[in-house]
Amino acid sequence: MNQFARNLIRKDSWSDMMMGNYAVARAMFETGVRVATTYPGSPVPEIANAILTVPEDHRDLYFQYSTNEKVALEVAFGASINGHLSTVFFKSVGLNVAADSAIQLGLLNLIGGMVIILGDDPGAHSSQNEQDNRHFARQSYIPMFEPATPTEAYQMFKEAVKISRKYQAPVFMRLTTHVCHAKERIRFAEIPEHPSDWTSQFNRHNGPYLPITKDVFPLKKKALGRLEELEKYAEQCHFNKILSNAPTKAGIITSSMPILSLQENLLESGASIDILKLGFSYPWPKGKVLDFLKSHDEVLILEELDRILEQEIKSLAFDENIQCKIYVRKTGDDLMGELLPHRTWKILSDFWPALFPPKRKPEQELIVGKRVPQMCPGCGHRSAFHAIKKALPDGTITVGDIGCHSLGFFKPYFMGEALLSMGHSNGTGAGLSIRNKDRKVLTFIGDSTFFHAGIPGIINAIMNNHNMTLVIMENGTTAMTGHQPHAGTGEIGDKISIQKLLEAIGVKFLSRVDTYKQSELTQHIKDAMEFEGFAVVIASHPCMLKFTRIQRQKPNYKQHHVHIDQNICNKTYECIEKFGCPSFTKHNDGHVAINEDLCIGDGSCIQTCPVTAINHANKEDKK
Ligand SMILES: Cc1ncc(C[n+]2csc(CCOP(=O)(O)OP(=O)(O)O)c2C)c(N)n1
Repeated sequence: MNQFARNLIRKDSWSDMMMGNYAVARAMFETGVRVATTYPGSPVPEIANAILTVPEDHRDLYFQYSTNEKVALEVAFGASINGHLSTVFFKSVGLNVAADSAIQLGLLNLIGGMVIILGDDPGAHSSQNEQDNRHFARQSYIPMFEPATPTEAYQMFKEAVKISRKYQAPVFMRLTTHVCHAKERIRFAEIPEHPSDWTSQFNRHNGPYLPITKDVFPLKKKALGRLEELEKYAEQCHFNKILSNAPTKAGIITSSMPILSLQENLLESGASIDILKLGFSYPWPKGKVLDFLKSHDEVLILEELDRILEQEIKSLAFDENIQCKIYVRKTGDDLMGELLPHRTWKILSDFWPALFPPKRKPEQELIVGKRVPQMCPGCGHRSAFHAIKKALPDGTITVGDIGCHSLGFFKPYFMGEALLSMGHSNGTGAGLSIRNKDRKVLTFIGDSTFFHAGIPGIINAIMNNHNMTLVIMENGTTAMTGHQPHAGTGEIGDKISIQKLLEAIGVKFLSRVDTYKQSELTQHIKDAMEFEGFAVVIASHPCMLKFTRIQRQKPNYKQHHVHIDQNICNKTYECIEKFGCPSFTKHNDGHVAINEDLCIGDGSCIQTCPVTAINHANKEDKK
């Protein structure tokens, strides 16, 4: 066990610099969480990494990577109604997958307690949208904490556990990207003794656990009643606090990360403005907010993303006939992206220009060269795209899915032209193929996504005999989120073979090829596309990032690379313009060189050079 893991479970109080996600893992050990589940997704995957640094025999916390977020949530639910404190965590869009079950949770009696951690992503740093999951708290009657800092993430998780256990109800903790990844010195408390009691306490009389017909209204009534009680808790909750730098008639109500931008701006301008910060943000404290409105002449509501607090607080002010002027963000642009300091300044300046004079430019503008997101050197997906492109008849429509292969959409491959969500590819592809005699349809899916949400679309394609070709980009891991295992990797339980599964459900055209064998793959795709009906090609090659990381751990590891023979190279630039490995650099005089820091010497590029100018730098590497 390394030092980090030892710290995570040490019993005494200590302090250290800690990332938000890791601090949440410590909070799990302090509160005695028994079952934690997840499906990986940014910005929260490091919570799992932290838990897993502690070997199983040193923790009384069962952890599971589930096949998708819905299952992860259901496993945590099952554990909770069996009496065990549970938690589940996933990224923002993960809640869409889990929603069909999550929506019921607020109605049910979770005797063990359950905290649902949402990793929202304002700014869409690593998501296909920046959905604001505060809406879901309202829709599902589930209370919500919103930490603004790593310390708060740690503290609020513990408070969320208390509330969840007290009310036997689910509680959300909504993290955002910066809160997850920022580091802060945190003082951790002691870990109290948690008796290791795994006795099954499920009893249907604790329920009902079937929210149907006659039970729906009483259950809903109970959930609504609980929210009323929690509103009282919100009034005295110390996470809902007034921060004043001087008595003033101007105020700001805010929640989550924007408080940090706000404080930075106040420091810079020297302005005196009161702040009411809502850390327990749903249900929020009406009384506290009313008092704040009444005691100020003008109040700005500063929130990130949608107009949720703005609308709710304005409606309260209307009902209570409040005279205070309420300011809300002026433009639609302010509803997008993170409220970083310079953007917050602009909003403040819209209302208090004398205190926050308009600035022409953000103070610290980041100047970075534009570059297209790229697959890693040696990535099997690159070889696959290069080979598949050669097989496609003109006009073929290609549909991508979520994962590293989504990068095939960019230069130089331009494949995977539509994308909705994990597992969408075969549904969308099916729609594109209906009565489409003119154009072929080819879809892609990664192996983790196959298990996550891909199977129903594939079964649908078989059932309805859709005429299209699916390429499974099998790299033996959940690469994009950090190499987590999935059902097909064999790292957890027995490996489930995608090929056998497809055979069992009746795929009529099914073939498999290593993506490094590019001409073979081209031929497989041609054959598949000639097939009338649903055809599948498994394009397989291990994730080379994972592979090289493992190699690097070995003693005597030597970095390998390829070499370009400048006497042979005739500067057709196939390696750069069609294959597109970032290890190739075109210099001003037109010659192509290898960036030896990037190249891993896999040699998948060698076959792409029409004049065979590329070769292994060291003949031994051919092996
Ligand atoms: C509903 C949902 N959950 C999680 C994610 C995060 N996510 C993005 S890519 C990815 C990995 C997909 O793995 P795989 O299909 O094997 O493709 P690879 O990246 O390995 O090529 C995940 C989990 C997401 N975008 N949406």
